[in-house]
Amino acid sequence: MATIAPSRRVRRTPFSDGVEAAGVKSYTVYNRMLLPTVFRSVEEDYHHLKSAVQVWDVAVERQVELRGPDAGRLMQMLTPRDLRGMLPGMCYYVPLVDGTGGMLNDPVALMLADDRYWLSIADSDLLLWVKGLAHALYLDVIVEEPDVSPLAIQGPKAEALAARIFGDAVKELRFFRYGYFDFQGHAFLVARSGYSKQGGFEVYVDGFERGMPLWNALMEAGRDLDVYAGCPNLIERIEGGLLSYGNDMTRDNTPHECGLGKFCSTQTAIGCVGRDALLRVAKEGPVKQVRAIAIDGEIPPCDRLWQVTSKGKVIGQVTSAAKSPDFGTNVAIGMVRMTHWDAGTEVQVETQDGPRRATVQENFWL
Ligand code: THG
Repeated sequence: MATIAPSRRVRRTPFSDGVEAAGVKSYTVYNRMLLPTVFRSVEEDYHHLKSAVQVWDVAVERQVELRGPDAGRLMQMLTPRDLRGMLPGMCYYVPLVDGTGGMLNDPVALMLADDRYWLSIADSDLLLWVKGLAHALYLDVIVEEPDVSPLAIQGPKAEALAARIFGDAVKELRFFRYGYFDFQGHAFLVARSGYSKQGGFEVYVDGFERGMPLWNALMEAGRDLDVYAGCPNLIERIEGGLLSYGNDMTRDNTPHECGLGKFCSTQTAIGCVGRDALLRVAKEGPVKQVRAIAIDGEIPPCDRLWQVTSKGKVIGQVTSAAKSPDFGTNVAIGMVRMTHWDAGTEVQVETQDGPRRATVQENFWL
């Protein structure tokens, strides 16, 4: 592949200098910002993530901040998940939908105060949607993108590394909770979360200039833990069934089709956009849904939608796939019609290199 032309439109992050010093081999663009995708190789990065600890520049997880008297009301308009039990210190994974129930984004929401929230967004221009709603409804709320850049610490040794920087108290954090922890005299917001199934933390670094000091400290403190720069890993996130907005789901899908029905309480999410549309699909159930799919043989990179067929008829699609060293098969995420979504169903996947045999799985691998 060719390279990405550097320009102001493709934003660098507070950690880009560290990422480059670590020898990043490949980038993608996400929320108009650089996101590393490979350091040593996807397979080496995968084994290292599952055995040691990595520091990830995930500054592309941009924050949409809602601040003001109507922040809570606007938050509940944005998602069919019931937010009434949310308190400061909590993170919620929230599907966001449009008026037809189509997925607009799947961020992690953080409640910072009664009148202040962050949406840590996936790859879509959510700021414009939220600003538009706030403006059209005359809401008393400020919507903006703050200078905040998440840095993830992921892997089985993430807790050991985080404790060396932020102190042992960080070990007490529960999954999807956050707290404030001191490093070099500044209180950093640290959450127990991250886009892998290996466990770890995300530090929401406020202030561009605080990025590299934290990056360097983590790299030095973790030398004997075999710390290295990493990034969301394609193989690991497919094994774990972590969905990627724009790949595995788009505005054409409802949360129920994405398997995110468990994060919707549409009945009680009063005032949420798309409520009527979702009440209907919640009652009937979706006619197609996300599934783990094992694909046989050699596969090319999944850089386009692959149709899934049975007896010559299209019954679904594969949207992410990679060869898994640990499971001895190609792991994939797809959307399969009800008639073929039962575990054990044998199907065919139409790759650009030709058809491959595949089997619908009961669950994801991790
Ligand atoms: N962390 C933060 N921001 C993000 C992501 C993240 N923004 C972009 C992207 N990732 C948003 N998408 C996801 C997808 C999955 C999860 C988080 C964000 C996730 N899912 C857990 C799982 O499937 O195991 C379940 C979460 C739960 O049970 O509540 O963590 O990673 N800051």
